[in-house]
Amino acid sequence: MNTAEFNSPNKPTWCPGCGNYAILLALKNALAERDCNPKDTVIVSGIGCSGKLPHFAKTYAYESLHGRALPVATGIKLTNHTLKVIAVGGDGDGYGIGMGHFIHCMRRNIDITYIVHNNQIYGLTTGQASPTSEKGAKTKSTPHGVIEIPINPISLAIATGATFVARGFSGDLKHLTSLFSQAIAHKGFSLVDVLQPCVIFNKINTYSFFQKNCYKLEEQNHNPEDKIAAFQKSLEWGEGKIPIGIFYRESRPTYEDELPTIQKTPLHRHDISNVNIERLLDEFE
Ligand SMILES: Cc1ncc(C[n+]2csc(CCOP(=O)(O)OP(=O)(O)O)c2C)c(N)n1
Ligand code: SF4
Repeated sequence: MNTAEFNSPNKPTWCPGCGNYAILLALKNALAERDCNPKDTVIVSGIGCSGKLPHFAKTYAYESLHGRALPVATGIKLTNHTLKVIAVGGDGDGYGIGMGHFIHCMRRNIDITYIVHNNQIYGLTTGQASPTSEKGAKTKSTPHGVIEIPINPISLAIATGATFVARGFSGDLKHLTSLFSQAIAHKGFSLVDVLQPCVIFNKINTYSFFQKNCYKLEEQNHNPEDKIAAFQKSLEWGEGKIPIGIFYRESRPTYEDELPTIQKTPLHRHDISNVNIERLLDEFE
């Protein structure tokens, strides 16, 4: 496949310079690299600027509800586990309202790739604080600065059972494509948290901020099979100390592997012509 085969006739409506453009291109590149057929691929989103992404790629698509990308993606995966299922959304979507789903998907190790457009702000609703906004950040909803400490999605994912945990940066397309490609190839739940500058509402976490402070884990001989080292790396954040790359990777049976009802046939192909539900319905009379 080539990237152009994933082009949609819908043109992105994001602000010029938004980090979402690179995420879209990297995802199309990675799907092409992994030979994913558009007809066997589904991209599911929540609501937000990030939530528009499925409109802009030629695959099956579902823009769901705010915070609900993962339960919808889970439903699709369990109905037809032969599909490649990608979920996308913002940091508000996944780490705020959708947090419960995020945690349970990881401990299930369902084979979904989850890409979080982490711009550390609510973009679509015009600049309120999100769960990853930095302490002290002045936003529309926190004029005196954010009081809480931010969620650390990488530590959380490692602790909760995700089997592929990575962080990318929208300003490095080649590296981001490689992370998406490896996440898509991984069997099990893969998280790629993407540092995605929102050029309109976040004046702290800008392209130049990340260009100055990010470094690549693979250039420091980090071993992603080492859970303790991964956890230690996940705690780094600051001047010259923002790691990007694969923090953690392990091989563990997926939820689908252990679900007896779909071992022989995907759920949507089960023959239900001889199923009699009369007895069940009688119980509700
Ligand atoms: C149940 C529900 N609550 C709130 C909203 C309003 N809302 C829409 S998008 C959004 C947050 C957007 O921020 P984020 O998820 O980080 O995505 P971004 O726009 O930054 O990509 C909110 C609060 C909604 N659509 N539905
Ligand atoms: S508001 Fe921010 S996140 Fe939304 S499209 Fe514009 S730059 Fe991107």
